[in-house]
Amino acid sequence: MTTKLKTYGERATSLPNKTAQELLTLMERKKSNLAVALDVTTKQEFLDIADKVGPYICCLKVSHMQIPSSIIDSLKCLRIYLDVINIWLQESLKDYRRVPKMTHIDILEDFDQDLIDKLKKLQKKHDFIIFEDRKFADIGNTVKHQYSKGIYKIAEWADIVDAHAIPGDGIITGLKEIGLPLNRGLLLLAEMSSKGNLATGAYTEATIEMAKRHKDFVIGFISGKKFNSCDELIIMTPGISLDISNDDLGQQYKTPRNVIENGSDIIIVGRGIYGKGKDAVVEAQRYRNAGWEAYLEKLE
Ligand code: BMP
Repeated sequence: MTTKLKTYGERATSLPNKTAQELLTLMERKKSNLAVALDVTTKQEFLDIADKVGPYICCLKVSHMQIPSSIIDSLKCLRIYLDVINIWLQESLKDYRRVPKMTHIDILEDFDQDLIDKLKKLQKKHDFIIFEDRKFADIGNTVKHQYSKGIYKIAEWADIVDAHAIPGDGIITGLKEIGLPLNRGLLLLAEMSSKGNLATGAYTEATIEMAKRHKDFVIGFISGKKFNSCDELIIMTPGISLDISNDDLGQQYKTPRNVIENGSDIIIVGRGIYGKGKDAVVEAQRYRNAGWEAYLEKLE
């Protein structure tokens, strides 16, 4: 006897995390399992596309929050100062042995709040979840700061962030200290879409086990397929195209149908929607329809 698959809406109540519940309910309400990956470099382009695709998406994926050019200019100046200080330090400390240089640029206090304010307005207008694709990958104490402080203050505006499992459980515990009181959710990268990536086999299995130990905060995975041992968690899948099978830098694409048949819940599409010569509205509708039809067929 085969058990009938639950709809997104029916699954909403089975997850303890508020953001997960909200995301699944919103998907049902908007009839969309499409997330758009907005990898553009100017604030204007970012806001324009977000406004255009907003009605068709359940989630807007921000890639490491692209820095507005005014901030890049300031950072370049800062970099020159740092270089001067560095030369001076090297001179002054030449009797000492080599000093390792390590920076966390995202802990700097210097961010344009206007972009966040406008993004939040678009979120209200179009009803979507914001996912900052930060891919945290450090020890718990460091990621806590990267998540909550610096110029980005990611925890204040991103409903979802993601992390690599490589540092072990501490990365989740650290992020959770900040995110859970704010009802945020975390995705773990259990698999990747790029050619030759190492997130396979035992690594993927260990990532799944980590997620199971933190079900209050981990709402799902970045992955190409559903995992039987925790099939209630949300699967978000990048590397999606209706037109091509790869790019020049190792990205590998599958169709919405391919991945939804394998148990994916949300398709993440970037350049397929706003790439060169594309009409973002037309493409967002095309991917939204393809994703939703594949989901409905799976339910039947
Ligand atoms: P595109 O559809 O333009 O190839 O973009 C895919 C997006 O998904 C990018 O933002 C990329 O950083 C992200 N991504 C990916 O492609 N593969 C992964 O395994 C994980 C990702 O976050």
